[in-house]
Amino acid sequence: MKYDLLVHNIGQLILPKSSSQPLKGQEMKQLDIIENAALGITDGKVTWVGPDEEAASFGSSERIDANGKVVSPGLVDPHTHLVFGGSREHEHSLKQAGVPYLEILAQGGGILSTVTSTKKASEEELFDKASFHLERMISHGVTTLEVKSGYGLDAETELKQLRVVKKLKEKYPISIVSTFLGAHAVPPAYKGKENEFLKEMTELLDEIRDAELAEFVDIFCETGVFTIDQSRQFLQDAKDKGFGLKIHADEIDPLGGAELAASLNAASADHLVAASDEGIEQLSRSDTVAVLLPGTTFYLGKDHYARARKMIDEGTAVALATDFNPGSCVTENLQMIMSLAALKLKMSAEEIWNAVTVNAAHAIGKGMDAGTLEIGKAANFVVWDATNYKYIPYHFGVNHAHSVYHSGNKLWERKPYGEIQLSSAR
Ligand code: IZC
Ligand code: ZN
Repeated sequence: MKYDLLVHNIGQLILPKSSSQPLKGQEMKQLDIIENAALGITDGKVTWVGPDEEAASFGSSERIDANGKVVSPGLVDPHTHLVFGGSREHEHSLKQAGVPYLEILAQGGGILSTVTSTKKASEEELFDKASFHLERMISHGVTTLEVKSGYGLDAETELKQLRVVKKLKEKYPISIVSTFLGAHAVPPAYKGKENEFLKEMTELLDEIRDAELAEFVDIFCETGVFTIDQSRQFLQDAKDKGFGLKIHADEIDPLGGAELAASLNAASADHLVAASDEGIEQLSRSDTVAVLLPGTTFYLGKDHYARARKMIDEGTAVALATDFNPGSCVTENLQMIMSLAALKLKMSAEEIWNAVTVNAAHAIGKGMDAGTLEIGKAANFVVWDATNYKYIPYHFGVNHAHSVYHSGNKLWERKPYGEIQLSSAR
């Protein structure tokens, strides 16, 4: 056997079960682990996985000694608002004073503040800023992600954001899926004329599809934003035009977003903090993935988290994402979200790893390409500074990635220790 690249001396190789469907309920508890493993790669694809001792005799052009560390599939972040202008630290004190997220939005801040900054920014500025955040995500182990528009709320700026995503796809050798979220908020000029606004956003869909600017369409279905009926109509129109569907569902109030997602066979229903029992039951009977965003609940300072245990126990497919955005969750670190899932959602380590790999991939239509290390798939993987997979959610708030690979190519590696400048530390 001869491989282009052989990763050997792997302490634990994490192998989520591959499936043409997301892992649902009890299936999320399964996680195959090979101790003392090796990984063979040819033409950027996984061509062999097995015990290290069997690999000893294999030939390879290049070898990586994993030094007993954990190796996992590249992480998948299925919900990000990566492209935006400005930032919102000026609203932090309002939040601390107890002003609710939807109240800040109703006063013209929140999403609308980022819309103003995003309109002002040039395409190049947005690209540079998004690149900075994206590189930070990659350095934390992400090799596949979803990126939404939604800070334009007009044709010109929404298309500008989507073009930035397209340029990120061209520049970075990773997998990016883009989502049109033109229905993210109601622009002040359209207050009371929400249907007119949604009609304008619907009219953009043909152009977005023909220019291959987005694969998915999403809507913020929430009190004071868009109603269930408006969301159903908008998403049905998008579905008819061939888009995959996602919904910001039941984040703050239980409007029935989970039920709507299941009935439209959406790829995902996201947030779900306030999802009803009925909504969870309908999700568990569908192939819609519940994308949970505990970083947002944490960052908004709330006590009640999405009911992940109930969802998993009833058979729902659960994924996890950062929701990286400048208002309600300002972190690129998906590992931090894994820790929050353990602490706040009471998910087990096995469920968490499945939620940031195979199920996250299914939530963005990449289940057949990303999220597992099965033979024939792109060799997207992370070498971790850990000797067992439970360590990563356990040790929170820092970056455990040692090196990150996409299609067998190294994207990032941390600096070796010993770089602190001891001589100038007086
Ligand atoms: O910028 O606040 N929830 N959309 C819906 C967001 C959070 C992003 C933001
Ligand atoms: Zn979001």
